[in-house]
Amino acid sequence: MVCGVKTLGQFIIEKQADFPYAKGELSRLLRDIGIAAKIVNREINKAGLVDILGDMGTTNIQGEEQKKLDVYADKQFIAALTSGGECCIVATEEEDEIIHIDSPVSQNARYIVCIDPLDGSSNTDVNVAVGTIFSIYRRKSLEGRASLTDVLQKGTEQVAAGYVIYGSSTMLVYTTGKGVNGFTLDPSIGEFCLSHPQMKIPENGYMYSVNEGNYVHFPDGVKKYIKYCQVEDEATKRPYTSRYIGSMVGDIHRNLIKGGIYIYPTTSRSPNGKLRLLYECNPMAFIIEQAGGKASTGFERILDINPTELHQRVPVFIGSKNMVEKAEEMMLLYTEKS
Ligand code: P6P
Repeated sequence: MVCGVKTLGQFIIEKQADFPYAKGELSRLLRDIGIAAKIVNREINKAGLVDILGDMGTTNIQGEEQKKLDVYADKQFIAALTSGGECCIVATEEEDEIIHIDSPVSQNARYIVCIDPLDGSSNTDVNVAVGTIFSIYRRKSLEGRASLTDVLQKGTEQVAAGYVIYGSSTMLVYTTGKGVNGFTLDPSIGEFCLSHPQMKIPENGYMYSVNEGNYVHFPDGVKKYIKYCQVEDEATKRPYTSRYIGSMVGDIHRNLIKGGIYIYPTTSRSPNGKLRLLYECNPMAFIIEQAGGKASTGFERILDINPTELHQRVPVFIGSKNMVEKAEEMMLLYTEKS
Protein backbone atom coordinates (compact mmCIF):
# COMPACT_ATOMS: atom_id res chain seq x y z
CA MET A 1 0.00 0.00 0.00
CA VAL A 2 1.38 3.39 -1.02
CA CYS A 3 0.28 6.24 1.26
CA GLY A 4 -2.71 4.14 2.44
CA VAL A 5 -4.05 3.18 -1.00
CA LYS A 6 -3.64 0.11 -3.16
CA THR A 7 -1.79 0.70 -6.41
CA LEU A 8 -2.79 -0.90 -9.74
CA GLY A 9 0.32 -3.07 -9.63
CA GLN A 10 -0.44 -4.37 -6.15
CA PHE A 11 -4.07 -5.00 -7.08
CA ILE A 12 -3.16 -6.91 -10.25
CA ILE A 13 -0.75 -9.16 -8.35
CA GLU A 14 -3.28 -9.67 -5.55
CA LYS A 15 -5.92 -10.74 -8.12
CA GLN A 16 -3.51 -12.97 -10.01
CA ALA A 17 -4.82 -15.84 -7.92
CA ASP A 18 -8.09 -15.47 -9.88
CA PHE A 19 -6.23 -17.13 -12.76
CA PRO A 20 -4.96 -20.53 -11.60
CA TYR A 21 -3.19 -21.16 -14.90
CA ALA A 22 -1.70 -17.73 -15.35
CA LYS A 23 1.95 -17.41 -14.52
CA GLY A 24 1.85 -13.64 -14.37
CA GLU A 25 1.67 -12.93 -18.10
CA LEU A 26 -1.72 -11.18 -17.94
CA SER A 27 -0.57 -9.22 -14.89
CA ARG A 28 2.50 -8.04 -16.77
CA LEU A 29 0.40 -7.17 -19.82
CA LEU A 30 -1.94 -5.00 -17.74
CA ARG A 31 1.12 -3.39 -16.17
CA ASP A 32 2.50 -2.57 -19.64
CA ILE A 33 -0.80 -0.92 -20.62
CA GLY A 34 -0.76 1.11 -17.40
CA ILE A 35 2.75 2.36 -18.16
CA ALA A 36 1.81 3.49 -21.67
CA ALA A 37 -1.30 5.20 -20.28
CA LYS A 38 0.85 7.26 -17.92
CA ILE A 39 3.10 8.34 -20.80
CA VAL A 40 0.13 9.29 -23.00
CA ASN A 41 -1.45 11.10 -20.06
CA ARG A 42 1.69 13.21 -19.63
CA GLU A 43 1.52 14.40 -23.26
CA ILE A 44 -2.23 15.07 -23.13
CA ASN A 45 -1.84 17.09 -19.93
CA LYS A 46 0.68 19.43 -21.54
CA ALA A 47 -0.96 19.47 -24.98
CA GLY A 48 -1.31 23.07 -26.01
CA LEU A 49 2.12 23.87 -24.62
CA VAL A 50 3.94 21.62 -27.06
CA ASP A 51 3.41 20.90 -30.74
CA ILE A 52 1.24 17.82 -30.14
CA LEU A 53 -2.23 19.17 -30.96
CA GLY A 54 -3.83 19.42 -34.35
CA ASP A 55 -3.82 17.16 -37.40
CA MET A 56 -1.09 14.93 -38.75
CA GLY A 57 -2.25 15.63 -42.28
CA THR A 58 -2.88 11.89 -42.69
CA THR A 59 -5.99 9.70 -42.49
CA ASN A 60 -6.46 6.23 -41.03
CA ILE A 61 -8.22 3.30 -42.69
CA GLN A 62 -11.46 4.69 -41.33
CA GLY A 63 -10.90 7.75 -43.51
CA GLU A 64 -10.65 9.81 -40.31
CA GLU A 65 -8.11 12.61 -39.98
CA GLN A 66 -5.32 11.45 -37.65
CA LYS A 67 -4.50 13.85 -34.86
CA LYS A 68 -0.89 14.13 -33.74
CA LEU A 69 -1.96 12.71 -30.39
CA ASP A 70 -3.68 9.75 -32.13
CA VAL A 71 -0.40 8.74 -33.72
CA TYR A 72 1.61 9.49 -30.56
CA ALA A 73 -0.70 7.34 -28.40
CA ASP A 74 -0.68 4.55 -30.99
CA LYS A 75 3.13 4.43 -30.98
CA GLN A 76 3.35 4.53 -27.19
CA PHE A 77 1.00 1.60 -26.65
CA ILE A 78 2.65 -0.46 -29.39
CA ALA A 79 6.08 0.28 -27.88
CA ALA A 80 4.95 -0.70 -24.38
CA LEU A 81 3.33 -3.91 -25.62
CA THR A 82 6.43 -4.75 -27.67
CA SER A 83 8.90 -4.26 -24.83
CA GLY A 84 6.61 -6.03 -22.33
CA GLY A 85 6.94 -9.32 -24.25
CA GLU A 86 3.46 -10.69 -23.43
CA CYS A 87 1.65 -9.62 -26.62
CA CYS A 88 1.99 -11.32 -30.03
CA ILE A 89 -0.42 -9.20 -32.06
CA VAL A 90 -1.76 -5.64 -31.71
CA ALA A 91 -4.90 -4.65 -33.62
CA THR A 92 -5.27 -0.88 -33.46
CA GLU A 93 -7.71 1.60 -34.91
CA GLU A 94 -4.81 3.59 -36.31
CA GLU A 95 -3.26 0.80 -38.41
CA ASP A 96 -4.85 -0.77 -41.50
CA GLU A 97 -3.62 -4.30 -40.71
CA ILE A 98 -2.76 -6.23 -37.55
CA ILE A 99 0.74 -5.68 -36.17
CA HIS A 100 2.83 -8.79 -35.42
CA ILE A 101 5.07 -8.27 -32.40
CA ASP A 102 8.23 -10.14 -33.43
CA SER A 103 10.60 -8.89 -30.75
CA PRO A 104 12.95 -11.48 -29.16
CA VAL A 105 11.12 -11.14 -25.82
CA SER A 106 7.75 -11.93 -27.45
CA GLN A 107 8.62 -15.37 -28.85
CA ASN A 108 6.21 -17.15 -26.49
CA ALA A 109 3.66 -14.36 -26.16
CA ARG A 110 0.10 -15.67 -25.86
CA TYR A 111 -1.98 -12.49 -25.83
CA ILE A 112 -3.71 -10.39 -28.47
CA VAL A 113 -4.49 -6.72 -27.75
CA CYS A 114 -7.15 -4.78 -29.66
CA ILE A 115 -6.92 -1.07 -28.93
CA ASP A 116 -8.30 2.34 -29.76
CA PRO A 117 -5.28 4.35 -28.59
CA LEU A 118 -7.07 7.66 -28.34
CA ASP A 119 -10.84 7.64 -28.69
CA GLY A 120 -12.54 10.99 -29.16
CA SER A 121 -9.25 12.59 -30.16
CA SER A 122 -11.01 15.42 -32.00
CA ASN A 123 -11.72 16.67 -28.47
CA THR A 124 -8.06 17.08 -27.54
CA ASP A 125 -7.86 20.46 -29.31
CA VAL A 126 -10.75 21.74 -27.17
CA ASN A 127 -9.76 20.18 -23.83
CA VAL A 128 -12.64 17.70 -23.55
CA ALA A 129 -12.11 14.22 -22.03
CA VAL A 130 -10.65 11.58 -24.34
CA GLY A 131 -9.79 7.95 -23.72
CA THR A 132 -7.97 4.75 -24.60
CA ILE A 133 -10.00 1.54 -24.98
CA PHE A 134 -8.41 -1.93 -24.93
CA SER A 135 -9.44 -5.55 -25.19
CA ILE A 136 -7.27 -8.60 -24.43
CA TYR A 137 -7.67 -12.11 -25.87
CA ARG A 138 -5.59 -15.26 -25.58
CA ARG A 139 -4.41 -16.55 -28.97
CA LYS A 140 -6.33 -19.66 -30.06
CA SER A 141 -3.69 -21.04 -32.45
CA LEU A 142 -1.27 -23.33 -30.62
CA GLU A 143 1.79 -23.05 -32.86
CA GLY A 144 3.38 -20.97 -35.55
CA ARG A 145 2.69 -17.32 -36.06
CA ALA A 146 -0.56 -15.92 -34.67
CA SER A 147 -2.86 -14.52 -37.35
CA LEU A 148 -5.98 -12.47 -38.00
CA THR A 149 -8.02 -15.53 -37.03
CA ASP A 150 -6.62 -15.18 -33.50
CA VAL A 151 -7.90 -11.57 -33.48
CA LEU A 152 -11.42 -12.14 -34.86
CA GLN A 153 -12.80 -13.69 -31.66
CA LYS A 154 -16.23 -13.10 -30.10
CA GLY A 155 -16.38 -10.60 -27.26
CA THR A 156 -17.26 -13.40 -24.86
CA GLU A 157 -13.69 -14.72 -25.38
CA GLN A 158 -12.06 -11.59 -23.90
CA VAL A 159 -9.82 -12.31 -20.90
CA ALA A 160 -9.69 -8.64 -19.95
CA ALA A 161 -10.91 -5.24 -21.14
CA GLY A 162 -10.52 -1.69 -19.95
CA TYR A 163 -10.33 1.98 -20.70
CA VAL A 164 -8.33 4.97 -19.61
CA ILE A 165 -10.15 8.28 -19.36
CA TYR A 166 -7.97 11.39 -19.59
CA GLY A 167 -10.36 13.83 -17.94
CA SER A 168 -10.46 16.11 -14.91
CA SER A 169 -8.50 13.24 -13.41
CA THR A 170 -7.01 10.28 -15.24
CA MET A 171 -8.55 6.91 -14.47
CA LEU A 172 -7.94 3.36 -15.59
CA VAL A 173 -11.02 1.12 -15.37
CA TYR A 174 -10.77 -2.58 -16.20
CA THR A 175 -12.27 -6.03 -15.78
CA THR A 176 -10.94 -9.57 -16.05
CA GLY A 177 -14.42 -11.03 -15.68
CA LYS A 178 -14.45 -10.74 -11.89
CA GLY A 179 -16.12 -7.33 -11.61
CA VAL A 180 -14.98 -3.83 -12.58
CA ASN A 181 -12.43 -1.75 -10.66
CA GLY A 182 -11.36 1.86 -11.19
CA PHE A 183 -7.96 3.39 -10.46
CA THR A 184 -7.19 7.09 -10.32
CA LEU A 185 -3.74 8.36 -11.29
CA ASP A 186 -1.99 10.14 -8.42
CA PRO A 187 0.45 12.39 -10.30
CA SER A 188 2.42 13.06 -7.11
CA ILE A 189 3.58 9.42 -7.04
CA GLY A 190 2.92 8.46 -10.69
CA GLU A 191 0.74 5.52 -9.66
CA PHE A 192 -2.81 4.45 -10.50
CA CYS A 193 -4.48 3.96 -7.10
CA LEU A 194 -7.65 1.98 -6.38
CA SER A 195 -10.41 4.59 -6.05
CA HIS A 196 -13.54 2.84 -7.36
CA PRO A 197 -13.64 -0.80 -6.17
CA GLN A 198 -16.29 -3.15 -7.63
CA MET A 199 -18.05 -0.54 -9.82
CA LYS A 200 -21.74 -1.17 -10.53
CA ILE A 201 -23.91 0.71 -13.05
CA PRO A 202 -27.37 1.70 -11.70
CA GLU A 203 -30.12 -0.42 -13.31
CA ASN A 204 -32.01 2.77 -14.04
CA GLY A 205 -30.55 6.03 -15.24
CA TYR A 206 -31.88 9.43 -16.23
CA MET A 207 -29.38 10.48 -18.88
CA TYR A 208 -29.22 9.51 -22.55
CA SER A 209 -26.25 10.07 -24.83
CA VAL A 210 -26.81 10.19 -28.60
CA ASN A 211 -25.90 12.61 -31.38
CA GLU A 212 -29.37 13.99 -32.06
CA GLY A 213 -27.98 15.89 -35.03
CA ASN A 214 -28.43 12.59 -36.89
CA TYR A 215 -32.06 12.27 -35.76
CA VAL A 216 -33.63 12.34 -39.23
CA HIS A 217 -31.39 9.41 -40.28
CA PHE A 218 -32.08 7.25 -37.22
CA PRO A 219 -34.11 4.02 -37.37
CA ASP A 220 -37.72 4.55 -36.23
CA GLY A 221 -37.07 2.56 -33.03
CA VAL A 222 -34.36 5.03 -31.99
CA LYS A 223 -36.59 8.00 -32.81
CA LYS A 224 -39.34 6.46 -30.66
CA TYR A 225 -36.90 5.85 -27.79
CA ILE A 226 -35.60 9.44 -27.90
CA LYS A 227 -39.18 10.72 -27.80
CA TYR A 228 -39.83 8.36 -24.85
CA CYS A 229 -36.87 9.95 -23.02
CA GLN A 230 -38.29 13.42 -23.67
CA VAL A 231 -41.90 12.82 -22.56
CA GLU A 232 -42.92 14.34 -19.18
CA ASP A 233 -43.63 11.54 -16.71
CA GLU A 234 -42.98 12.16 -13.02
CA ALA A 235 -43.18 8.49 -12.03
CA THR A 236 -40.21 7.58 -14.25
CA LYS A 237 -38.40 10.89 -13.71
CA ARG A 238 -38.77 11.85 -17.37
CA PRO A 239 -37.82 13.88 -19.33
CA TYR A 240 -34.31 12.47 -19.00
CA THR A 241 -31.25 14.68 -19.39
CA SER A 242 -29.42 14.64 -22.72
CA ARG A 243 -25.62 14.47 -22.29
CA TYR A 244 -23.37 13.81 -25.30
CA ILE A 245 -19.75 14.95 -25.27
CA GLY A 246 -18.51 13.34 -28.49
CA SER A 247 -16.25 11.00 -26.58
CA MET A 248 -17.55 7.46 -26.06
CA VAL A 249 -15.24 6.86 -23.10
CA GLY A 250 -16.38 10.08 -21.40
CA ASP A 251 -20.08 9.40 -21.96
CA ILE A 252 -19.90 5.74 -20.92
CA HIS A 253 -17.73 6.45 -17.86
CA ARG A 254 -20.27 9.02 -16.62
CA ASN A 255 -23.15 6.62 -17.30
CA LEU A 256 -21.27 3.81 -15.49
CA ILE A 257 -21.12 5.97 -12.37
CA LYS A 258 -24.47 7.80 -12.55
CA GLY A 259 -26.57 5.52 -14.75
CA GLY A 260 -27.56 6.23 -18.33
CA ILE A 261 -27.51 4.92 -21.90
CA TYR A 262 -25.15 5.62 -24.79
CA ILE A 263 -26.48 4.99 -28.28
CA TYR A 264 -24.68 5.12 -31.62
CA PRO A 265 -27.22 3.59 -34.04
CA THR A 266 -27.07 3.16 -37.79
CA THR A 267 -27.30 6.43 -39.72
CA SER A 268 -27.22 7.27 -43.43
CA ARG A 269 -23.50 8.08 -43.15
CA SER A 270 -22.83 5.04 -40.93
CA PRO A 271 -25.09 2.26 -42.22
CA ASN A 272 -23.49 -0.22 -39.76
CA GLY A 273 -23.07 2.34 -36.99
CA LYS A 274 -19.82 4.23 -36.35
CA LEU A 275 -18.20 2.45 -33.44
CA ARG A 276 -15.83 -0.43 -34.08
CA LEU A 277 -16.66 -3.86 -32.67
CA LEU A 278 -13.21 -5.16 -31.77
CA TYR A 279 -11.63 -2.23 -29.97
CA GLU A 280 -14.55 -0.05 -28.89
CA CYS A 281 -17.84 -1.96 -28.52
CA ASN A 282 -16.57 -5.34 -27.26
CA PRO A 283 -14.33 -3.98 -24.48
CA MET A 284 -16.97 -1.48 -23.35
CA ALA A 285 -19.65 -4.20 -23.49
CA PHE A 286 -17.52 -6.55 -21.33
CA ILE A 287 -16.98 -3.80 -18.76
CA ILE A 288 -20.61 -2.65 -18.64
CA GLU A 289 -21.98 -6.21 -18.43
CA GLN A 290 -19.52 -6.95 -15.61
CA ALA A 291 -20.86 -3.84 -13.86
CA GLY A 292 -24.46 -5.11 -14.20
CA GLY A 293 -25.48 -3.26 -17.37
CA LYS A 294 -26.30 -4.34 -20.93
CA ALA A 295 -24.79 -3.83 -24.38
CA SER A 296 -26.54 -4.71 -27.64
CA THR A 297 -26.91 -3.70 -31.27
CA GLY A 298 -30.57 -3.03 -30.49
CA PHE A 299 -31.28 -6.62 -31.51
CA GLU A 300 -28.43 -8.84 -30.32
CA ARG A 301 -25.85 -8.95 -27.52
CA ILE A 302 -22.63 -7.23 -28.62
CA LEU A 303 -20.42 -9.89 -27.01
CA ASP A 304 -22.10 -12.69 -29.02
CA ILE A 305 -21.25 -11.20 -32.42
CA ASN A 306 -18.85 -13.27 -34.53
CA PRO A 307 -16.40 -10.70 -35.99
CA THR A 308 -15.70 -10.96 -39.72
CA GLU A 309 -13.47 -7.93 -40.30
CA LEU A 310 -10.77 -6.13 -38.32
CA HIS A 311 -12.39 -2.67 -38.42
CA GLN A 312 -15.98 -3.90 -38.45
CA ARG A 313 -18.56 -1.41 -37.18
CA VAL A 314 -21.76 -2.22 -35.27
CA PRO A 315 -24.64 -0.18 -33.86
CA VAL A 316 -24.39 0.08 -30.06
CA PHE A 317 -26.89 0.57 -27.23
CA ILE A 318 -24.98 0.34 -23.94
CA GLY A 319 -25.58 1.28 -20.31
CA SER A 320 -28.13 0.82 -17.54
CA LYS A 321 -29.94 -2.49 -17.93
CA ASN A 322 -33.50 -1.16 -17.83
CA MET A 323 -32.72 1.69 -20.24
CA VAL A 324 -31.10 -0.62 -22.81
CA GLU A 325 -34.04 -3.04 -22.53
CA LYS A 326 -36.51 -0.19 -23.11
CA ALA A 327 -34.58 0.91 -26.19
CA GLU A 328 -34.47 -2.71 -27.44
CA GLU A 329 -38.24 -2.91 -26.93
CA MET A 330 -38.69 0.17 -29.14
CA MET A 331 -36.32 -1.25 -31.76
CA LEU A 332 -38.29 -4.51 -31.90
CA LEU A 333 -41.60 -2.68 -32.14
CA TYR A 334 -40.65 -0.03 -34.68
CA THR A 335 -37.54 -1.04 -36.62
CA GLU A 336 -37.03 -3.74 -39.19
CA LYS A 337 -33.89 -5.75 -38.33
CA SER A 338 -31.49 -5.14 -41.27
P1 P6P B 1 -20.19 11.78 -33.82
C1 P6P B 1 -15.16 9.62 -31.43
O1 P6P B 1 -14.77 9.83 -32.79
C2 P6P B 1 -16.20 8.51 -31.43
O2 P6P B 1 -15.61 7.35 -31.94
C3 P6P B 1 -16.77 8.30 -30.04
O3 P6P B 1 -15.82 8.47 -29.04
C4 P6P B 1 -17.87 9.34 -29.97
O4 P6P B 1 -18.91 8.99 -29.06
C5 P6P B 1 -18.38 9.35 -31.42
O5 P6P B 1 -17.31 8.90 -32.25
C6 P6P B 1 -18.79 10.72 -31.86
O6 P6P B 1 -19.28 10.61 -33.20
O7 P6P B 1 -20.59 11.25 -35.17
O8 P6P B 1 -21.39 11.95 -32.90
O9 P6P B 1 -19.31 13.01 -33.86
